[in-house]
Amino acid sequence: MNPTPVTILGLGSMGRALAAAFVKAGHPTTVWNRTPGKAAELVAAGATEAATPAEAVAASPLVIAVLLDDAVARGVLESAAGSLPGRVVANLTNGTPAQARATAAWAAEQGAAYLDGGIMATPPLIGGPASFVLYSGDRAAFDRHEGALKVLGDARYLDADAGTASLYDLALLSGMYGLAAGVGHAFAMVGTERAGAFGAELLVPWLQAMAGVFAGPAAADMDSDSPLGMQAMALDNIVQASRDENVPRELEVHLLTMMREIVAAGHTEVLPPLIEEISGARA
Ligand code: FVH
Repeated sequence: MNPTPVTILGLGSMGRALAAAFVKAGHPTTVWNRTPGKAAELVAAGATEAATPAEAVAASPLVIAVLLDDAVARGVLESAAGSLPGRVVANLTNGTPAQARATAAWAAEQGAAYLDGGIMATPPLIGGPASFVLYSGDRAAFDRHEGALKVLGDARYLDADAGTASLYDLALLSGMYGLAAGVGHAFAMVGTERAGAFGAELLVPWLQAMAGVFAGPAAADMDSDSPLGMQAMALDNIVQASRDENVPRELEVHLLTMMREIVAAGHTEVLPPLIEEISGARA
């Protein structure tokens, strides 16, 4: 079977990586970007540059939008509305679930099938074993183009709600940014002089080992082996040591307050009440 022609709207660092993966996999690839000049390498490798979004959308049954944000993606798609009937739009631009649902409803009015997606990879990882992309929305459209979408990495369809992929994407990013906040605080505690060796030799191996604690049987072991009251004391010491070293500690104080509330409520295990506490704050 011939590889599906694919259009990429947006040639930022991610758009260029997606287009390069499709060209490499032998898909006829059409690209468009607002600012000219970003397509030269792709065109040299075999891609076709379109002059307008409408021309780019008309070129392929599968259209991938990967633009700065939701407003930009909507503007570009709206400018190509006349070419959209019969197309599958996979919008991989980062956005909120509400934005995804609104664009899905708009795309349906234009006669296009819609998938919203979240790219869980950086540009250099695209097409490699560590790359995966979350999709939700039109199941039939996903099934039709799953083979092409797998060029970018593992293609994981979630459900028919166009907002689910974005929700999961943002939740995964939240986990990453929480980790980044902790890592930043750890470096601030040890100071810049020792940060290099501390990070490479101690922090990274420690975090890799700890990542396994959040899932599966190890989570239960942590609850019994490392009870919450003990952990709250350690967190209290982190806050005190940070104060002594003049290191900002707002996030740790926030976590400590939640942990103390959980301990005061009589819990001894860690993750379930912590998740409950955070979810409770949502109401
Ligand atoms: N890069 C990454 O690591 C992450 C990985 C996870 C997914 N994100 C999301 O992907 C979307 C695109 O990100 P990007 O890295 O390609 O971003 P930029 O390199 O900044 O490129 C932005 C593109 O958007 C175009 N653009 C901006 N404003 C407009 C506009 N008003 N009209 C038309 N196009 C516009 C820009 O065009 P130009 O500036 O070259 O003319 C680029 O094509 C994003 O949602 C990430 O969150 C990436």
